Amino acid sequence: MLRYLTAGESHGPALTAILDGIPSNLPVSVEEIDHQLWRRQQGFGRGGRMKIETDRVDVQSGIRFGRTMGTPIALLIHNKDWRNWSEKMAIEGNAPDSVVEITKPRPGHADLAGALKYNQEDIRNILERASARNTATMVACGAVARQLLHRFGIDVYSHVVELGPIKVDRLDGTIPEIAERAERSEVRVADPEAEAQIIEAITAAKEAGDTLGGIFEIIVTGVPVGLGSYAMPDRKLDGRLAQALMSIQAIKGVEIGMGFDAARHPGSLVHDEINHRDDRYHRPTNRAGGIEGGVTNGQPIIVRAAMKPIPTLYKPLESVDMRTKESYRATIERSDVCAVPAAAVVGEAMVAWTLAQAFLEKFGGDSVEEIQDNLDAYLKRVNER
Ligand code: EPS
Repeated sequence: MLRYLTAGESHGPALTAILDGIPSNLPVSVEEIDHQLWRRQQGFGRGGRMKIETDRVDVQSGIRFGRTMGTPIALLIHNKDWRNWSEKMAIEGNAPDSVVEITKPRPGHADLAGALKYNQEDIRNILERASARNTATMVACGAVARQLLHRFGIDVYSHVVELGPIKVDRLDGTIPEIAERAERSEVRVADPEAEAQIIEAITAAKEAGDTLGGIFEIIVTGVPVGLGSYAMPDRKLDGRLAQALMSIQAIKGVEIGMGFDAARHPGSLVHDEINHRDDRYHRPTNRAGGIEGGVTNGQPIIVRAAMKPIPTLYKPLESVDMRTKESYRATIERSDVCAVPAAAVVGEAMVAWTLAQAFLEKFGGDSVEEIQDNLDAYLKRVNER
């Protein structure tokens, strides 16, 4: 069983992740984990905090001489901003005078529901953990999962397909080519024309004190047929991917393959026909996005997630002070205008993690060699059918 736990506050000393169930003898590059952390911090539209942080992983256990030992992997990501918050976020003692309690919940955040649920007077005790800062640990976990998947020929890519009012509707090239162009774009957009319009839209939103959301697409190649199962609802891979993506802050919708658009077309234009050529099953289309009946069908997985605009606005929205019950219009000091390109990187990580789980359920072994044997035997059987 592959699982992880994360801990850490946005302005606390560090974020922590513990990964359990990664097999032994997997080469893991720390530089590659750092590269994924770096990718998450990029994107036109990020705010002042990203100028403070340069996320790096501090590996505490589980890896020796560049290889996993099959033991839990503990990862730390230090918050550089902690040095500005050590008093206000002190672990021990009473709150110093410098602490001003936050009593004004921001619409669209976990603030109000969290303060009521956990019976907290100071909303800081909610927002510190609800913060999207924690997505750094999700990316770190995903960075290990994607190294496992890559070892077995499975790769995860992403690109932004909509941002605010702009849609990317012209895309030529193979999956790696599209991904490569998106990688070079500061908004993760593979089409230069749409990219320019998107940068303009983010700039305009910033000037208006507003924020923008968008839609990113994750593509996974090299996936063998048969991950997930139709046999029990909680084993369906599409459902598990949707849960994983919706666990990312601000994600409000997930679709697989044609997704919502499938509902707008007749069945003849939705399902992928099957033929048999060169000793292989073949699909001329991939409208299902690589999953049928909750099971991978051997086609690339295509899944999209919609991110709402960040709710911390320079343009204030109405709310109520929880202490006085008086209405107010909040102003804020620091926020991102748009984090869709970064969310796509987090999306890759969550998809990688979920696939690594499904992969290990199917081919599980304690070492990568044992897993390879299981995979080879299975593929041999499948290719003979
Ligand atoms: C966030 C608020 C901002 C973002 C933060 C998420 O942080 P701060 O309040 O310190 O300015 O920058 O994102 C990150 C720190 C990050 O690493 O992505 C929030 O309220 O969710």
